[in-house]
Amino acid sequence: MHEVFETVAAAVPDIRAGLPGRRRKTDEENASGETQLAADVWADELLEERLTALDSVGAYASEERDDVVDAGDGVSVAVDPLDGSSNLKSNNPMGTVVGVYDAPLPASGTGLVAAGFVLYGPITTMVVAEGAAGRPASDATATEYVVEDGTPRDVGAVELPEDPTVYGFGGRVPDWTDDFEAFVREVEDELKLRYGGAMIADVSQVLTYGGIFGYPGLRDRPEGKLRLLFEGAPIAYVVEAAGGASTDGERSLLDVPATRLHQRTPVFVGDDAYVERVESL
Ligand code: FBP
Repeated sequence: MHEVFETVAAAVPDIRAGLPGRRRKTDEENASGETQLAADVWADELLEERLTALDSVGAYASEERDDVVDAGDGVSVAVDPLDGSSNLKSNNPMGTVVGVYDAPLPASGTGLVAAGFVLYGPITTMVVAEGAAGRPASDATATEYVVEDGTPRDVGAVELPEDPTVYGFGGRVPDWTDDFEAFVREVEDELKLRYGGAMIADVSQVLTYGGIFGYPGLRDRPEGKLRLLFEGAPIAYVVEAAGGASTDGERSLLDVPATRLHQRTPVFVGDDAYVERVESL
């Protein structure tokens, strides 16, 4: 396992232990203009300190800070320290998302050599997909670990089930485009809704039961909500490694050119056939 993920796993008990006291909001906004929770800021600082201490890490970027932190030579790590952190108040699942890019940031998903996530659910688990520089994500393998005590315990390969069962799409229905809403009306007849408001938890449903997760472009925000470098590309890498597909509506999320560190993108990941239907809209 890449030492970035060993370090993330080792930080998990500390992150978990620090959550109960950090449910309040701060007066600060992150680079995307969202109010930060004390937990967002704290998890970001903890991961920055531990990941930039690694010899193999040359840069650290996070959804919670404006610029890339220079740490010398090595891979670039892009982190969403607490994905779905608004779930902390209601005590619902959240995640940490990590992309390891063999390229300076901003970089497109073709620069990813590994990506993964921690899911703070009833059990704390971590899924890691690892490949090789210059190789497609479909050549990578995805593995799930239990990381309760900070030591990853392999619990098996992650493979997207062939029969799709669940779907979850973000955003308010009145903000969806007509075409997208019509598509969702079809999907509602075919699959079962599973949406919890934390991308990692919702994607985990898809990886477990098969189906599709998406956060579409909205009428007044065609670029959608989720960030390419911190959320879209890493999760696409994991899902493609697990045998699924991804798209921004036109092409794999791994092929979307990255021009800005905090750029947003529509995100769809999961079953091939459903991803193709999104692309045909
Ligand atoms: P944060 O990274 O700021 O938590 O936002 C991302 C996110 O919470 C995703 O995890 C989730 O898919 C989406 O926003 C939920 O958005 P909405 O509340 O609009 O459904």
